[in-house]
Amino acid sequence: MSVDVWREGAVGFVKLNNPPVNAIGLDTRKGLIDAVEWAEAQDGLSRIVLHGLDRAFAAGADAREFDAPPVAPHLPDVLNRIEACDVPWVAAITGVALGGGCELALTCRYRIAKPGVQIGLPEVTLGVVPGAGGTQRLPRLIGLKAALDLISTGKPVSAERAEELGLIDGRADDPVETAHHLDLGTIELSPRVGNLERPKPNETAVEQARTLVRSKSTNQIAPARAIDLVTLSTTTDLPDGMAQERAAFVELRQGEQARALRHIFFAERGARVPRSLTADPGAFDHVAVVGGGTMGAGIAYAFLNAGLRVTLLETDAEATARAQDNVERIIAASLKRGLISDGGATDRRQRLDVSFDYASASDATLAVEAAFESMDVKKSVFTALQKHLPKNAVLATNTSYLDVNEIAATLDDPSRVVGLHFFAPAHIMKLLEIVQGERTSDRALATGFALAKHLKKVPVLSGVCDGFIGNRILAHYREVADTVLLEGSTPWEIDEAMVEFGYAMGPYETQDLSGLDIAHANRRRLDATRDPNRRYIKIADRMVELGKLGKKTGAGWYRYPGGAGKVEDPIVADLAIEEAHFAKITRREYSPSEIRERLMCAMINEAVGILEEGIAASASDIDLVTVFGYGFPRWRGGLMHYADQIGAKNILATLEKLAKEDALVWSPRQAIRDCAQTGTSFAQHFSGKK
Ligand code: 3H9
Repeated sequence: MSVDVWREGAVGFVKLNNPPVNAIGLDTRKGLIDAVEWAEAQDGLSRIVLHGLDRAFAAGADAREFDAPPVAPHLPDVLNRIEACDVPWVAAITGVALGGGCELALTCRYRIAKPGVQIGLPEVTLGVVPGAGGTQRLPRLIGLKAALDLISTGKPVSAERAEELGLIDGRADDPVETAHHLDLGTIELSPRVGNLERPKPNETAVEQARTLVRSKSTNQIAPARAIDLVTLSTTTDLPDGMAQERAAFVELRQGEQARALRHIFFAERGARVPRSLTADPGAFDHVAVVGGGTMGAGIAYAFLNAGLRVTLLETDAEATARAQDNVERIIAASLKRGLISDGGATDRRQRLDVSFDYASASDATLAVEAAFESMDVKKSVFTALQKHLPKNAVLATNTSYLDVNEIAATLDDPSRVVGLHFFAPAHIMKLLEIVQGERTSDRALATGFALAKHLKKVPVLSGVCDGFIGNRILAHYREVADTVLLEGSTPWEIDEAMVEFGYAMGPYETQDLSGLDIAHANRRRLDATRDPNRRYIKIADRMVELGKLGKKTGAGWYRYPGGAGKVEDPIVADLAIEEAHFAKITRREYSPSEIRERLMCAMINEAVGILEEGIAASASDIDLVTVFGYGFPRWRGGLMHYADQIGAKNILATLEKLAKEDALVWSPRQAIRDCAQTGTSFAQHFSGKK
């Protein structure tokens, strides 16, 4: 049973019991209706103590049900019954109370939460609005402004903040015990929240919420709808408000954005150790990080944040001082943003040792190399790690492109080597590509997955190829962007087209941030092996020759006068025109939708190649990589989820049309033909289930 009921003297208990997180599905809804009927049939009950599991009071409605039509009893009706019950219900919030879980608590007459638990209405993060009274009851309880903040951002608050807001009545280490012995003679139960007066209108707060949503949740439908509904609570009575809320919820939950956000929510949770991987992971309480540049310092800080001991290794005293500074800068920024306390900063410093003596990492059981992207440098680092670290230590490389097998071959035991590809800034970005070399042992792989879990990152397994999953897709995205630039567009038109699609920034602004020299070095690495028949576009090389390396030099694809915001640079547009002239190309205009079509199809075609070759295991792994590592809009569900919205048939038709211009770049992958012919989605075709 997902709901247990019993009584102890004059106190009734209703326990939500649907592990792991008490998602409220049909069984729970029925169980709650039965519980109301049970309570009303009892004699002399003073209260019902409603509680859940330690991990969750209730995580909200069961989102797995959202793909199918709603089935009665519906949650708003269940909650109305609880609110109207003759016996007062007291919510003992033992673990998170989110979405429908929070709405359930709102129908109780008193709310006590365990310190630290998270409470809130995160529905907009799943592309819906609260659908069981949240948009109407919460503003009645805590006022319009606070309700707008919570509901339109979807950000939960701690029990402490919830108490300040008046969302809960008190906190207790054991909320069930406290609710059990609550002296109803002295404590005043709240009136039913649904019967409270409407909140006062507050136009300024509504406008502030709308402005925030426009900038932070651009293109997303649910947050703006949520603001409309919360605002409605100031002018309408509860039944009417709830009817409108329900209609919006049902409409949104079957929409494309909600489907995409659900897909990513569940894909993220499904990203874990592959079932076939049964080896025990190695320990990693002391980690050596080699290279204290931006990437290495970020990785070291991510480890420090997760409570690990870190030895950060550099080449000499000068580089060691720079590495120390790089970590200090991250600590200072974290302090400034209030992410850590002074004590937290001291604790992190105490667990960090920066050195150029590999012997100081001699008891580290995991090493992550984040040195310069040169095979020779990597090989000498791995030789030194082999010499100084224990024989069973797992040795990882953070290389973005280089051959993990070649690096591993330098060692006596290549099975110790695994790729752990972090994304900058490594202490913030959630993606971790775990690269399996030909000889990588199951233990080394399992260590990568265990580490990802410990760091709260999203792990995706990748095979070895140039750029692994993400950077290989990115290379094609950039290649086609450069072609469009050469043939008639500008960096700002291309960027704008991708921002309209939902990226926070387009490919050129992104390159300005990472530095044009990085991609340039990579192109030089590929000179020897590049297909001579493939068109090579020199615009980016000429930019580097001109010293336009990006924001750090004050100019890249854009100019950054005084280090401030970006400004279009006519010199860059002229470079493109000149290169087109040399290549005897007649330039033409590209519409934003043509730009998007080309960039998207290039990425999809390459991603399908990656799946065909078994470099990535499933379409949803590509979705995770693109969303968590490359800024693909989450509300579009990731690259392959988006590809399924367009449909294989349409993608095939576009690729065949473009292949007439350049067959080398655009020839459709076989699996696209197969999916188009059979009507199979990419998600099914590449489900990862063997
Ligand atoms: C809503 O409530 C709408 C209402 O307003 C109106 C209705 C009419 N449904 O994250 P974890 C699963 S919308 C189904 O790894 P954690 C999850 O997939 C909902 N399943 O644990 C995983 O399954 P598996 C609003 C759910 O401790 C397992 O539980 N609520 C749901 O790191 C463990 O999850 C939200 O948006 C769900 N709602 O974090 C809250 N939630 O083991 C969404 C979780 O098979 N949930 N699962 O892979 C969360 O934020 C986190 O899961 C939570 C636990 C903080 C609760």
